[in-house]
Amino acid sequence: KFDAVIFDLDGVITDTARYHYLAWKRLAETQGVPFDEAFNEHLKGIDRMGSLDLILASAARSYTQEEKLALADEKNRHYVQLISTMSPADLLPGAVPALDACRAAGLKIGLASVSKNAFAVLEMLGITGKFDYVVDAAKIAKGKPDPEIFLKAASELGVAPERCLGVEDAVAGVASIKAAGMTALGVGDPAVLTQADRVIPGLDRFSLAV
Ligand code: B16
Ligand code: MG
Repeated sequence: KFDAVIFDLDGVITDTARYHYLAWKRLAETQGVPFDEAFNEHLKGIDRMGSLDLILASAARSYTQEEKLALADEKNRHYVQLISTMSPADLLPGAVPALDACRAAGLKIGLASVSKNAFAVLEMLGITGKFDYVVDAAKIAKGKPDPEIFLKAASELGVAPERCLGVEDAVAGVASIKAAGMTALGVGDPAVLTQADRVIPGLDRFSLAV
C-alpha cells in the first residue's frame, strides 16, 4: 500500500516536545505571559516564529519584529541547552524498530520536522543514517499545517503523496499530512488527533497496516 513513510521527529521519535515546552515556559515567564501544558499542545508542530506569535498574542503589549527575533533566539538558546545532553537513550520506545521495519519492507524513509535543530537531534540520537531524506526546515516557507514539508519529503524521495504514510503527534502535523493527500498515522490520543486515519499511543505499536 505504501512506498514511503515520512516521520515527524519531536514527539514521535524522541520526546523533545517536553524540552520545547520547558524552553517556551521559561521565555513566557520573562514576558509575564500565561503558559501551561494545555496551551503548549497547540504549539506542537508549529515552527519557532509561529509558536512565538501564539504565545505573545496574550501579552500586555505588542512587539517589534526585532524584539520577536531576539525572543525566538532566547527560546532557542534554552532549548539547545536542554537538548545538549541527548543520546540514543532518548529514543522513544519502538522508534528504531519502526524505522527498521520500514527499511525491511523496502520502503523509503523520510523525516519532515519543522525544527531547525532536527539534524543535530538526529545526530545525538545516532539515527541520521536511517533516513533516505531529511527535510531542511530552513528551506520550508510554510510550516505545518501547510502540506509543503510533507510534499517536499515525498518529492525528494521520488514517491507520489498517495503512496506515502505520514507519522505525526501534533494536530497541525496530521493536518499537514492530510492536506498533502497522504495517509496519516497519529501518535498520541485519538480524541486529540481526530483527523488521523489511525492513532497509536506510541511507535512501540507501529504497524504498516493503517
Ligand atoms: P525549532 P516537529 C517542531 O518539530 C516542534 O513540534 C515544535 O514545537 C517546534 O516549535 C518546532 O519544531 C520548531 O523547532 O525551534 O527547533 O526550529 O514536531 O515538526 O519535529
Ligand atoms: Mg511533532
